[in-house]
Amino acid sequence: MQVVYSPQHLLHDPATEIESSTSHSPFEHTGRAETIKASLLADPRFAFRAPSDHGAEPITAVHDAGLVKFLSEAWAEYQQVVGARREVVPDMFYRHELRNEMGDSAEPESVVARLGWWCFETTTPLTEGTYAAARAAVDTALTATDVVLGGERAAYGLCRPPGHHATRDLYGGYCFFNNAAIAAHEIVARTGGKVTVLDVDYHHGNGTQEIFYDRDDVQYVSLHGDPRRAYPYFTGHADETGSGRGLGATFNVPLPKRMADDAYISALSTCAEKIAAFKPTALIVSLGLDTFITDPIADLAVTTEGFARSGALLAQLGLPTIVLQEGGYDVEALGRNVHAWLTGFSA
Ligand code: OKP
Ligand code: ZN
Repeated sequence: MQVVYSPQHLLHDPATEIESSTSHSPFEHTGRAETIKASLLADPRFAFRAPSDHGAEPITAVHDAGLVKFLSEAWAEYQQVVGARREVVPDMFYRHELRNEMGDSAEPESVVARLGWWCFETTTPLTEGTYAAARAAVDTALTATDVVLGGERAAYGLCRPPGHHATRDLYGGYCFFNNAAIAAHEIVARTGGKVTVLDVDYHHGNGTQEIFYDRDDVQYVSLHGDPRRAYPYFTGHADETGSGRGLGATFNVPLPKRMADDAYISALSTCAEKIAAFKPTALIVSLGLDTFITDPIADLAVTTEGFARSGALLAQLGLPTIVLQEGGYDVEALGRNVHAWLTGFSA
């Protein structure tokens, strides 16, 4: 299987994360992608290639151009306006209730205000190289897409930073651009075929869901920790099924705590049936390994063997498949878990 990897991800290197009312070293760090890279490099069945530059147009096809512009300039402008900071986070968030009787405002001018305009939470700092890294993650997803549109059965994009929490207009949840959504839209735009994004990350992919919620050409299927207890809390409930033309093209499966392999595989096969019924021409997998039994920020109990079984089950759909990296924070196990999932798929 072809693997797309870029060392540009190293440019996004926050030293802190504000989470659970404390500031600590980030769960989402450069070592994650490096351990996956090492694990796949050690197996000659994986062939590495660098991403190619796809420009900004595929990004602005799913994101507000203002978000792209903001991320391209915010870190540097903050240094000028506020002072020298290694990493930059908002200290005020725009909520439209602030202007209930007045109507929404336009994008503000101050970089401090714009941080709270484009970002939705505190765990996603901007560093000097964040924009370059986020652009490389998109190019990684699009290059993996090229490989599959070129005729390969499957490809893996080692995307970092991840993408599935980024909505059309907002970044957060370690995500800046929605790599999977950009790839899905690109396939529809280039081929006219329908696409499914299957999101197996522990966290609901609120961004991917939001981007395609009213569309009938991209199906979004996700199984994730129940948002009644799990981040991102406000989306991912079973009664969110799409709107307008997209009604029925969103399918959410909230999972209980400590769910282990057999029950998980059973939930995944329900998802596979939903995908088969949609009849897509391609599948994108948002691959999070944070469903792992010892993941430090999640509470499911999937094992390495469960990941191999997951890959094998989804291969049975027989679809051209682009696998894109999302979360997974037990870094000691992450490389072998990705390897198990991909070799399960390829077996
Ligand atoms: C990104 B991805 C838990 C707080 C969670 C942000 C999690 C982002 C996950 N105490 N903080 O979906 O793996
Ligand atoms: Zn996650």
